[in-house]
Amino acid sequence: MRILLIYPYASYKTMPPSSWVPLSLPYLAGLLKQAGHEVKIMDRFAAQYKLGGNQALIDKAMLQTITEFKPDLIGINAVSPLVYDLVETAGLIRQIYTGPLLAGGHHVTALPEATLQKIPELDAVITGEGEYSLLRFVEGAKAADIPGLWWRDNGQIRSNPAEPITDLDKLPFPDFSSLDLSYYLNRGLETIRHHYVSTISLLTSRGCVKKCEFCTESLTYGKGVRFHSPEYVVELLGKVYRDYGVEGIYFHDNDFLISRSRVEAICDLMIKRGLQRHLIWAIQARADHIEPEVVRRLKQAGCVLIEMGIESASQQTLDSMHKDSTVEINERAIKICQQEGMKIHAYMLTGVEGETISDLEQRLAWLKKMRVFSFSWSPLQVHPGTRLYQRLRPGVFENMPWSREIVQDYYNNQQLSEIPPAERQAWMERNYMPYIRRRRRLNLIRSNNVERLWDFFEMKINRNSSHREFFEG
Ligand code: B12
Ligand code: SF4
Repeated sequence: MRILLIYPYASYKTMPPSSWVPLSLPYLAGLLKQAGHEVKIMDRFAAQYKLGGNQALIDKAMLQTITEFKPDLIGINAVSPLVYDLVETAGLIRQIYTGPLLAGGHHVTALPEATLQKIPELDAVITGEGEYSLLRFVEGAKAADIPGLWWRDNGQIRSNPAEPITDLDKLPFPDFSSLDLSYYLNRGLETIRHHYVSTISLLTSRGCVKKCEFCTESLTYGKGVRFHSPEYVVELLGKVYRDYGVEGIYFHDNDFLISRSRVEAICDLMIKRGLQRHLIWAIQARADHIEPEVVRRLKQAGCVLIEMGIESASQQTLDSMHKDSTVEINERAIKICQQEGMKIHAYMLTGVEGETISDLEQRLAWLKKMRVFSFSWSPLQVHPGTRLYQRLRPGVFENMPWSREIVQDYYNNQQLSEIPPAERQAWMERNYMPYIRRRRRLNLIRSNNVERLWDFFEMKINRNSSHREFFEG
């Protein structure tokens, strides 16, 4: 069978030269290809790098792919802030294609029934991890035998519970060759923060043991964590290094350090194969798993950066979001990393309930006091399916139209903090931006050799002119 998988389009006015490689569709493609099917991925997000921010051109390229590839089945990935793109894409596809049309991903997992009710063009949706369910669908299994499937049956919607994949090592490697990697393999500063390198992202585990109120992870992956073996991980690392010549790896695991013995085994195997001589890497980890010996081992194996979900410098805020951590634990973890010469990236959440200007001041003062290498302030988003959504916005998404304007309005007007938007903007311009700009300049110099710096400045000069052509042409 020929299967076309599609990523949604998100418009980025100032698109970075590169970004994290998405893994969902390459994983689906890996298993389908292993079973003998032909698979293509149309990445509407990355396509804008070549086609500019012009959505009409991206839609045209997608329809042309369908006409030429003649898929027997189409599957679309959906995230909540872009669900209007799923609605529009499904409508466009149905103008030229009559075969099975499915969707999967975080949004679908959160609201499967509403997705089928609001998007009549879809035949079915698959919740949770999609690999085996999609394969069974493709191979013609009975609907009732496909885990996570929600389908239409004589005007009724029927469903089966999703089943997390228990033995992750049975999954073939993600098939990156189905993606157009020309965008993702560029050198960029985002993935391994401030290191101007070409990277690929990998996942060595799925799930999380915590239950932060705002997070969608346990919705898609169920309770607890499942692991790939160290041998699988290092084999995959070697393969992406050989196949794509990347300079770095970004591990997407929610907490890479959750099993210490496994981390040590991965590091030992990497060192045994000499991979630390060719690759630098970054991980995400919970602060309570940071210990000096572990950080030392990571460093020996090439890890240069640990990202932590610090979220806030206020204990009250951490407790209110059920973060199950303390300011003290965060400070201890940062100090250990600094003593061991490991860089830290702190994810901070902003726009939280009851937030005032003095909270912003406290947070910035804390980051300065801790001398955190790098940090980001992301606005809290209330995604459907999370416990935060159940508490603050129950039923809102289910009851609203999923048009571009209304979905964007939902995400743009989530005012939970006490700070009026104009006041926040003025504060950010005055206090945050000058500090982060200074840090970025310093970090760029500290994290790159002369060759990479030269390449970075050359890209800046060339891209500035081509960038204008992209977005104004
Ligand atoms: C890498 C990443 C990115 C990258 C790559 C984006 C891309 N094109 O995929 C970048 C940085 C560009 C990005 C951007 C955005 N992202 Co993002 N991203 C991630 C991240 C960290 C990892 C994704 C990944 O590779 N996961 C690993 C794979 C194996 O898991 P998976 O994606 O869940 O896929 C499995 C199932 O969901 C299912 N499945 C998925 N798709 C499909 C399709 C079909 C047909 C089927 C059957 C099954 C299926 O099967 C897969 C395999 O088991 C996740 C967090 C996370 N841990 O997942 C956030 C996440 C997916 N992103 C999110 C968001 C909101 C965005 C943005 C909208 C950000 C924004 N506000 O502007 C944009 C959208 C861009 C886009 N076009 O998708 C949210 C989605 C939340 C939600 N409820 O919808 C997440 C969950 C983060 C979060 N908790 O907030 N993102
Ligand atoms: S925010 Fe991080 S620690 Fe909290 S539940 Fe989500 S993945 Fe787990």
